[in-house]
Amino acid sequence: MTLTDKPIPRAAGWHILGAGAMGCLWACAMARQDERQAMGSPQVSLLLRDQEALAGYPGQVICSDMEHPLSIPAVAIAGADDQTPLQIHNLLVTTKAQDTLTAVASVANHLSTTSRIVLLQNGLKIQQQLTRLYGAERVFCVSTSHGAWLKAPFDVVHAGNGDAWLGQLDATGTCSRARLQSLRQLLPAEQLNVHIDHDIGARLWRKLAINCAINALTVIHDCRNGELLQIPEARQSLSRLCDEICKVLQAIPEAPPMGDLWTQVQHVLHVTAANVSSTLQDIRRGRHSEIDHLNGYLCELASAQHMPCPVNRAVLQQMRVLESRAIQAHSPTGSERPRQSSPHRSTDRQ
Ligand code: KPL
Repeated sequence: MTLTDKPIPRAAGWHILGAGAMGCLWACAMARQDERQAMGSPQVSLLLRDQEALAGYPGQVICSDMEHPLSIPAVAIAGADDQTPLQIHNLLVTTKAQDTLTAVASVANHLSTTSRIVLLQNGLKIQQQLTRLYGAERVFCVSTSHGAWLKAPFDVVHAGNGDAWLGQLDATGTCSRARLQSLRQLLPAEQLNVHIDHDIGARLWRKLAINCAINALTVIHDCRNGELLQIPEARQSLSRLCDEICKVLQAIPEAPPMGDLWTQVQHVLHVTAANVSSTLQDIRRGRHSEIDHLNGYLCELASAQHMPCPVNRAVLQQMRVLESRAIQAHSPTGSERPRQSSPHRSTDRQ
């Protein structure tokens, strides 16, 4: 591992794995908070995938919210067997869901038993897996409604100001409350409206349900979120998806009651009408989307319950075709890249 700056020595310091739009947004908010608190040099560093990525890093990140670019140190990850004495106290993971396990494993030898891992992925499967792997006490989940996209590498547009909810799966009682309070103090709580949610699991289940209804359809109809309500065929698919998602989730003991999912989905579509969904952004850039962690995961859950899931399965299949076409169209050789891509190359959350 090569450092462009000294490793962060303080337990308050952050390393961000995944320098896509979300990673850059959080990095800037953290660096700005450090500036305000007169911390001297920023207490946040970006973890970049390799020397090449580090060489291409301009040393600063631009965010549409800030008047000037912020100088943020970066570190290149050399691999899982890297021996550089870098201690990661707080790791914010903003890679795409499908790359997160590999990405965290690539820095695992820089984590200690007290390091905190904060996950910002869509879906729920990866949060459950990492909570099991690294322990319920160390793993935190964030669900966010902030909208962001990259104008250029390390140049992020904060397109929609939203909220971020921080919580832990499987964590109950006063210990978890204290852990969440102390972690929130290390986050840019005011700038990014970070709230504590003691039932983050329920929030993530609901977000999963909403993303399963909306995201793939925006790709199938190649439209902004709000337009789904204007296209009769899309409205019909939305309503059929909502019915089926509710039925599947009703059969999952850990999932909370969904209530009226159709009304919730319509509300989200109104509020985010002008957004290009994260899945459509991926497809338009010729990248793998998080679909396997959205409708794909829902279909896995249905199979485990021996339930049919035809509407979601059809959507998933259509998505696979569209995704592979988009990847092929963007590939310089015209041939599809392998599905398993390397962590945080083009895989960071947009
Ligand atoms: O979370 C989203 C996403 O794009 O992933 C929605 C809710 C669809 C908002 O754009």
